[in-house]
Amino acid sequence: MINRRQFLKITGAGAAGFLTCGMSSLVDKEKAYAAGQADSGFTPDLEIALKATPAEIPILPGDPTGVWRYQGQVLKGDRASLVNLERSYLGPVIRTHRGQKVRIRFTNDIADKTIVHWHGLHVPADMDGHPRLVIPKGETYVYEFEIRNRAGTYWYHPHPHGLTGPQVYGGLAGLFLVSDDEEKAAGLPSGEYDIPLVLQDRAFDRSNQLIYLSGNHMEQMNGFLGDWIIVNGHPDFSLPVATRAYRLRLLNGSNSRIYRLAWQDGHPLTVIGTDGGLLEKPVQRRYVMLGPGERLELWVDFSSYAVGSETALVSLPFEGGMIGGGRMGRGMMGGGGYVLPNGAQFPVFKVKVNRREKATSTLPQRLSTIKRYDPADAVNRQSPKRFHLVMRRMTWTI
Ligand SMILES: [Cu+2]
Repeated sequence: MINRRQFLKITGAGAAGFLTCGMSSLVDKEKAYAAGQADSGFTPDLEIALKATPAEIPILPGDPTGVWRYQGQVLKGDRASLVNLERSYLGPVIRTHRGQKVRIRFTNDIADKTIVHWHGLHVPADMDGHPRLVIPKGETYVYEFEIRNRAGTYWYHPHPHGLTGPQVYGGLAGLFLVSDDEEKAAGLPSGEYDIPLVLQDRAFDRSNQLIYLSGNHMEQMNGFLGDWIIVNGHPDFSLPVATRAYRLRLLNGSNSRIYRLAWQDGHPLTVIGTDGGLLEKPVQRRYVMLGPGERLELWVDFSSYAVGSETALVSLPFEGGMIGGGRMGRGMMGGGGYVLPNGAQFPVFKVKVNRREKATSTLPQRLSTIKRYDPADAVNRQSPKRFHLVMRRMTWTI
């Protein structure tokens, strides 16, 4: 413990030089990244140009919808590292593997300030897209980091203060997948049998343009909820499958909607991964709740289905999804309610079994090894900090 005078004395005698120097070099480094200049000494295995840009894309029949979207291009490394989703406003799926060094040159081509956050990735602070790092239109921020995560499903989205919601809603989002040797050894379905599925909801006006936050009281309390369920950028999404096993990677990319996911035909969900990556072993669940930003990986075997048959992933009804009870009925949109409130039942996407394929569909029983931390190894095991958690008037307090 030092008092203020001692602190001033210490900083006055040389430590100030160190502090200022440390801070200015960090700021200089950020300025360099913001100016599109990469740090020297970093040799990327994969280099990508990524741009946030306005676009028009057909979503509903009729007029195209004005959106923002991420567009990507591989500048160095494996071209298959970027996978574009067909006719979608979503950004390219970025595929990486653990240990890979990645450089991403992000250019802002939209009118608002923006920056990209790599949701779930372990990256240094100046690579994490903090809101203070936003860049205006026309500028480029250079990201350089090594992939340190376990194999799993992560994602990227804008992170400007106060504008993240509308920018994600406007179309700026994409998946960021990480693989590793452990995952390869597990032998999960891969290639065309490893399917990304981004779940979102949207509302459109009469000319097919996106509506966001009409300003009614319900939305201010509960957040925005659209009346169209959009998967990978498409309404009424249908997934064609063969009679074999698949790996489905789900992201809830909605702004406020919570899903209670289940198979329509009552089969349990076979969960193989969540936000932190692959599980140690698969688990069966009747349903899984998925909040905004969360990911879920499923293994599913369609080998017992007849060609021509259909099933669906649905969101089951639930209580308590809304502040104020969520009892607003259909057709009350104009009156301040939701057409499709949180907790409503609806199909998320259809699955159509359209061809026979002979493939072994074995569910691996071992997926990954998760390192467990023992409280006995904590550095403060002799003096643990205790936190008191209370809830009062919709606020958690520590
Ligand atoms: Cu996020």
